[in-house]
Amino acid sequence: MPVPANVSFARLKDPALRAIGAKVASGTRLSAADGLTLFETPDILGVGHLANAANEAKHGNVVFFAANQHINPTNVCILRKTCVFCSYARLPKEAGAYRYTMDQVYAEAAANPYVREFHIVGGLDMGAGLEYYAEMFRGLKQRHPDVHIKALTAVEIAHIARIEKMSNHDVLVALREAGLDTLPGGGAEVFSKGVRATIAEKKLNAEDWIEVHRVAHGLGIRTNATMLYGHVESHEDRIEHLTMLRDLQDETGGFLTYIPLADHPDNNELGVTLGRQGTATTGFDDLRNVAVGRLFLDNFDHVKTHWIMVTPFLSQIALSWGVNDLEGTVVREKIYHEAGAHTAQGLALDDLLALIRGAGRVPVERDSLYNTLRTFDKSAAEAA
Ligand code: V47
Ligand code: SF4
Repeated sequence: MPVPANVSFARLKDPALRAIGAKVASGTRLSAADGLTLFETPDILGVGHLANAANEAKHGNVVFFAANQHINPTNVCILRKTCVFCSYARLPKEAGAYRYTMDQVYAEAAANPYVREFHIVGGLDMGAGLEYYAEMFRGLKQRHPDVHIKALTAVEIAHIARIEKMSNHDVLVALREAGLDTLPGGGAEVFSKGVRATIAEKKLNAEDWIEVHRVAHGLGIRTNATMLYGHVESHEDRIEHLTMLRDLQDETGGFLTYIPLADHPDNNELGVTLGRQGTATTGFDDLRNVAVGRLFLDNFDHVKTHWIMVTPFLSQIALSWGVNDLEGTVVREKIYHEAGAHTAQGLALDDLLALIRGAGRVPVERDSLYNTLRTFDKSAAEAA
């Protein structure tokens, strides 16, 4: 729920932001029209100030991070031809197609000594059904009993349900028994029918994506939410998307965090069609998206920046624009690197701490459910 925030009206140069500032100061929910104003005002610093005030009202000076490892077990995907923004997927016989054996998954999982979360997502592979993932999760929990498994987007859950002729509910129950802890927020893209028809024609539709998360929340499985921005969507589409997320959160309270995902246009059909190869979203748009997420999604506790997509430096600035979570040490990211991300594939703990401290914040290592594991305040750092 909205929390009253410490707003300085002198910092709002656009008069259109004053009424929104009054709502943020009193902890009043923003309307769709307010959301559009935030996307369209030229007063980008005013938007940042409001988002920072709302974030500090909830989290003070703390910034969370997590030690996580990405594992992408298969890039084979039946939607390879129709998700035109995706650079990662392959058809089964296409060059570069792969599906890990269990031993390959376990070897990759064992490669990094300090991991607290496996983030596992991949393509919609007809050869990777319920037993493939159930065996994987059981094996991972056996080898790493303390590591949290955040795996399979709503789109993948629905795919498994379809090929196994099961309900989403039963798939989630079976996977939870095998070791699944939470679901990541991918596959949401942009919910609007028009945008989906253009960039992800055959993907699970908005209502069904929401339904998988509703069922998960009903089972006590927490989930994340994303929005892929910076391609063909309008500001109205973004607000419609955020409104659907906010409505489900009002209903269930099951979302943990919101992560806006910046479109990467390299090596995919959408980037070629739009003539955007070699470019990415602008820094202004990246900052505006985290800020509007923080302000509009008043019932989400956490807003995360994915430094892999927007660079560590912009993520550091985002810590003053409403973000309270810098996605973790992230080992071996593949999906965005195939799409042109030039960032490293992992960040060392010291680099992450330096980024957070450099922004004047206190780094806190969290677990996957946002419980504090270690606080790196100055004295703790000196003692270490
Ligand atoms: O759904 C795919 C996106 C998502 C591209 O829950 C692309 O903690 C940009 O959801 N350019 C999967 N984006 C990743 C994801 C995620 C990431 C970090 C943290 C969490 C979390 C979830 O990646 C897909 C799609 O929206 N994606 N291709 C691309 N070319
Ligand atoms: Fe497949 Fe996901 Fe890529 Fe779409 S975005 S083609 S569902 S891997």
